[in-house]
Amino acid sequence: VVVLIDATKSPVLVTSALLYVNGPLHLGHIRSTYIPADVYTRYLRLKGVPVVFVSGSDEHGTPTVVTAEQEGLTAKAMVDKYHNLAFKNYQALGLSFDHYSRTSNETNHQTTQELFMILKEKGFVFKQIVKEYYCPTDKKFLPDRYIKGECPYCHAKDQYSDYCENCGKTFKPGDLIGAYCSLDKTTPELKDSEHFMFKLSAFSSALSSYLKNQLDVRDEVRNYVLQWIKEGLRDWDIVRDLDWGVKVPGMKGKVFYVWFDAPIGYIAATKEWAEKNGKKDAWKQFWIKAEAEKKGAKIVHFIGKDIVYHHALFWPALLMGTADYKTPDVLPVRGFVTIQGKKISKSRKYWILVEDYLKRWPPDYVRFYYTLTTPNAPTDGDFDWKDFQEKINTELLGNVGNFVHRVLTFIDSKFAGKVPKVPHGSKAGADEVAIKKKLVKSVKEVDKLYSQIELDRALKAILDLSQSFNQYFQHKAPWRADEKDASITLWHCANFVRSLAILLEPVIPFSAEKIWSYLNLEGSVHDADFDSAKDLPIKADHSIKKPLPLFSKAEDDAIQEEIRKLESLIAPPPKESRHGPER
Ligand code: 2FM
Ligand code: ZN
Repeated sequence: VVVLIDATKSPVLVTSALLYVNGPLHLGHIRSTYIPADVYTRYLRLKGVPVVFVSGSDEHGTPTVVTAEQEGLTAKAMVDKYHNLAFKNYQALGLSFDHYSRTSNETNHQTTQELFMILKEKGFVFKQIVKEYYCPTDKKFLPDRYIKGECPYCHAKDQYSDYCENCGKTFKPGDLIGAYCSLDKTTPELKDSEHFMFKLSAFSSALSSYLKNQLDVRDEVRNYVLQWIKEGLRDWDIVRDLDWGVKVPGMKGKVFYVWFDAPIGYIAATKEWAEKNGKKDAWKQFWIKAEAEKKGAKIVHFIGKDIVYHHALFWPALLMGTADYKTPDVLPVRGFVTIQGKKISKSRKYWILVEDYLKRWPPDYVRFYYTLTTPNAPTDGDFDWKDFQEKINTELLGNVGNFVHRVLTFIDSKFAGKVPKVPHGSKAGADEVAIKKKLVKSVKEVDKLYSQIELDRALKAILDLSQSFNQYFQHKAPWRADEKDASITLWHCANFVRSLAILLEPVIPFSAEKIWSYLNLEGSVHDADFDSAKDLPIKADHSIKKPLPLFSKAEDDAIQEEIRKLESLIAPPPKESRHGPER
């Protein structure tokens, strides 16, 4: 992974995958994309990089229409409901989007139709008659998730008509054995329908070289995408016979396939951000190749491993096809999460809703836990309440919280709330020289790791530094030292507390801001200068505020209750699925 940050501070667009709003937000959603994208964005802001962080709700598609029918709502009413809930949850989690959009917005409809027209003009889309499932009673087509049946390859039952969740094979209409309507169980017919296809196959060699030379992605991901190209790319059917979605110009009663307009939502969101900030054309610095080159702008898409195909092949090909648009630069891919070792299940409600989590736990705990336990790699992870308790109690409380609280209460009680003077003429001892050296080295290391999106490793390096601060404090034992020595120790430690607040701001923004206010420093830690974390700018006599404990312990009772709650929902054993968690 390349280091993105350079001296010129080029603009960066960060996105997290758009959320399907056909259900409530749960802890499975936020691990691979939302939290890491926010941590990275906050780091860039501290570095003074002009960063724009956008995302939004992915509101179209057959799964959404089918779920709305099941809930007895119109598609519009359902997406409104879950969009609003998700947005509220995001704010409570401290996700600092510069703009949060929706694919049903007019900007996205227009941009989608515009890009389609460009692709059509350039000959990258063509008409084709395809077979679609059709219900003669309801007189409507039944795409994708409307239809279920048996997989013709592995014979798994109850698979949707677009792909098999068991063996990962994709289907076309007619492939399923014993197809039936998922809503009323009737047997559908196959009927001809005119669609547009996107010529993905025309981009094989351009995509190969893009993957090899341009896209910054982990090698294991790069290699399996290259393998897909070798196996041959199939053209994509980009039309569905539905009425909920972006209308296809010139085709009545048809909309674009959800995966056509969803990534275009990244562009629409950037346009809305620009408009909102009174810089109408500012979106072009990211998306229009010629403009982006002038500024050295970069696009970073945080995604989960189930949507690599869409982001590494389909999306860049679509952008290449327009000729003028720019392709993504960095694709951080993270894996799925199980809960207590079991697969998340929407139908059994085997999940932890963000809403429920937030009733009992601070947002910083899950931000901390996920950042610490999620590598920048497509490997899967587990949300385990015992492990959560252990990480919170030993690392967040026992390490960071302990140091900060000890230092601040010591200054409060022994120095009347004023940062002590380093007595005139006293020279820093060997301990101070060593710990300052460690600080400078660590800040450099953390900087490098954050910039490479190695967020778990960045956090581990911060915790290691915090551990050294604890050792320094313990070793100096200011409670039994003479006043001169105690003053030297506490002056240093007050500054180290400030350093920790800055370094940890991306991960635990709420707590970092609290530390900043206890230190009684000006402004907000969110606007601090990252590089200044290596400095010791707090002067003697600076008054601090009366500190309260930063964190409270994750108690056994509360953890047991969480585990019991999950155990009462019988969950199926985890099964390896290429398509990941149910959404
Ligand atoms: O897989 C998903 O959850 C999709 N809603 C992600 C869309 S990302 C983007 F391309 F819009
Ligand atoms: Zn199968």
